[in-house]
Amino acid sequence: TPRVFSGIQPSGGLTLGNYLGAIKRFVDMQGEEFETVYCMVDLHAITAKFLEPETLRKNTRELCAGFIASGIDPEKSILINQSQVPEHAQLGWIFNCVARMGWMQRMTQFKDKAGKNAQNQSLGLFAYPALMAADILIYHATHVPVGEDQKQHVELTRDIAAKFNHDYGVDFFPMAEPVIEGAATRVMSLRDGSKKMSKSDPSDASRINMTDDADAIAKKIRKAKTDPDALPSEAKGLEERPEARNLVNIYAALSEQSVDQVLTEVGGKQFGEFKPMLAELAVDKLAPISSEMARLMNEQDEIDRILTRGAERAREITAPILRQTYDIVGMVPPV
Ligand code: AQP
Repeated sequence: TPRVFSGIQPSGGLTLGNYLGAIKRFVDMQGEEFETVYCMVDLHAITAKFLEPETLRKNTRELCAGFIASGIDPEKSILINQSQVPEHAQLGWIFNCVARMGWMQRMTQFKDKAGKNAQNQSLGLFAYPALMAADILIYHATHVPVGEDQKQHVELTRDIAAKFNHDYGVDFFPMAEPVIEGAATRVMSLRDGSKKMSKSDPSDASRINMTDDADAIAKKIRKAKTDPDALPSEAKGLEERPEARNLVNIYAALSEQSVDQVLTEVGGKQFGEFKPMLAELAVDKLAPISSEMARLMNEQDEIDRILTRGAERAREITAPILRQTYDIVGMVPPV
């Protein structure tokens, strides 16, 4: 069975972007067709800025609660916390020695996150994509459901696999494919249609958090930036209207329709009418998830047990793959 791997950083609370771009699609891929491994990537979460230890722990458990509340079944999927499966970091080191500086320098996410201040970023932030390649390839995963922003990192994963295979003359690591589907592969900020919705945006009004209550969701949507025109009746009419397109995409993804289907319903309406419809839909879809998350957050021991069990299952896969990798590289094994 082909294997799926994907992860989310516990660097802050979950956003609607993470939900629509990633988690909702993780749920869709669960089933007979794939073996699915989903990960809280806590080792990645400390690359960008200092997190208080208690905050990191809370974020990780909350993310786990978010996964489960959204429909990830810890029986059907392997649900793990990255640091509990040490083979991720161990293979990550090998890949640090396969990837080239020049490849990493081309990564747009590093450039975006570092801005003008590259010299002052952690070495971990620069090496992030090599660890991400290890996260995927330590499972020999071939399918990686991600949002649009992660496409370049999955391509780099293929470059790393190809160079490793070539350098050592083996056919060991598979070529992983990004799976980028649906109407909301890039959810934008509610305040600026040219910026992606992000956990770490300083403005809380720019995003919908999975823990926002109904009033907060309605208020953020009401205040979302838009233009003065009515909605068009075809997707083509959204081309030069990033904010309008974003809200329609969110509506389409939440209601599981295509953008054209949505526009057949709402084309011609003003935002004054469309925004309350979107708010109602968002509250309908998100409220059950956030109340289930809140319930699970009171069951911390249960969450910790799920992650412990997930790590045990994961290591049945990752330990042999690391052993084989070390053998290929030429490390002397213990006797
Ligand atoms: N706005 C988005 N639209 C669609 N997909 C998104 N993803 C993130 N933002 C959007 C997808 O969510 C997954 C997990 O992302 P991540 O936590 O690893 O880091 P990120 O991409 O850097 O997400 P954030 O929310 O912007 O976090 P910070 O602010 O910490 O950097 C990925 O599949 C991503 O594509």
